[in-house]
Amino acid sequence: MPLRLIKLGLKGTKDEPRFFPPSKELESHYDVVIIGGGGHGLACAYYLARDHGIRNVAVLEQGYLGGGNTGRNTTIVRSNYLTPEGVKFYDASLRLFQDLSTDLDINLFYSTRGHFTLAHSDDAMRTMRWRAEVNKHYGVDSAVVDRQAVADAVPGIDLECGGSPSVMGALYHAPGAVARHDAVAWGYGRAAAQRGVELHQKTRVTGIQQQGGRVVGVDTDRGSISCGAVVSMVAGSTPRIADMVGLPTPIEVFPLQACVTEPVKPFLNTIVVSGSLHVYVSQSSRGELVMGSAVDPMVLHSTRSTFEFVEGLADHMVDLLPFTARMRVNRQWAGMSDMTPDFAPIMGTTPLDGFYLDAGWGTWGFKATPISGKTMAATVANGVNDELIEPFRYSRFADFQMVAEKGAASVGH
Ligand code: PYC
Repeated sequence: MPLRLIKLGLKGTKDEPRFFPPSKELESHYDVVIIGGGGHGLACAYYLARDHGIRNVAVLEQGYLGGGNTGRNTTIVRSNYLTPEGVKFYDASLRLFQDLSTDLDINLFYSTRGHFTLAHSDDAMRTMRWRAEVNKHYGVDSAVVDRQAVADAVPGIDLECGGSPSVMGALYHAPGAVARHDAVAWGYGRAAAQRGVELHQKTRVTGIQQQGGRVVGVDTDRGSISCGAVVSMVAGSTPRIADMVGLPTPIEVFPLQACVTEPVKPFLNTIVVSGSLHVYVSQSSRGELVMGSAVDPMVLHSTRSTFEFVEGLADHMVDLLPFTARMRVNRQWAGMSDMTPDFAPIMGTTPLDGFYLDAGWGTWGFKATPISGKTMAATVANGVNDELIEPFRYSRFADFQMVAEKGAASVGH
């Protein structure tokens, strides 16, 4: 055991430098209150302080930092979307991710692996060609590859899928990556706190005060505060927060489950997704297979795990990678996905002055973390939607200007 650790244990005091500043009482006023201390909320706080000099900011988190969807996803970063709006947005995010370890001075274990989305039918191949063309048009590295390229990259794969429709080819996205998801929240949180932002964990928002058509304050279980703006960045809790200000959204919340196996020797150097088999899998730097499937089929505000999920996932994993039949699942968990009808987020200003929404992240919120923080910060600072998020505006449902991103969802939901 390191000597430093023994000394610290014997001393019994906590004078080590802390990663985050110690908690303190809430102030009576903040310029901006961000509800939600996940990746998006912490990133927004960081860019508000760094890019716009807005530092009188409080992030309110009902649990612990990064304890919601940020720490519950399968860490995939990609920008091979289907719509021009989606491709541009997620590509900007991926580019920010590539420099983020340096930017935040923390090792995010960002690992570019390449990302295969398997096609098991002519229809799926057509969608992959469509996605590849849109991607290339916007400078994103994506190409349709044949089944041999999949076999070469994925050791042990059964291209016949154990009798399910076989693999015909894939969309290959070379920049596809994985990252250490908790560290993204920690890095943004620390960098925001270093710039004066206050992080308040275990602080639950119970109400939002309005006056004359604008937001003026927030009630919490630790007291009330006045503020100039409120940004809701709470994923599965969006309906609860939106209800507080009487803002209807088309969001429905579904659990999304995931699991990891015991660690095994490194063998899988890429990310594999099969929409038909409803699985996605990558191997972590510790050797575990990190796996997920579609959202649960019913609306539910819960992060409970089920045996049915592991059973169904294992069934499909064995079709794809037969040798995984002998592997054990070590852990499973769930997050809450706030799904929109067009599978695109809802971002930016709302009809209520000073109330901003960053929601509808469904199963793709992690990969949007840097760019959602950056564009939401610019939107709050300027009071108008950043150009990149204008297509995701709240009013698009009333105007029938949907973004139709469903074709790029990782698995059929
Ligand atoms: O869209 O990349 C994705 C994804 C991964 C897991 C769930 N969705």
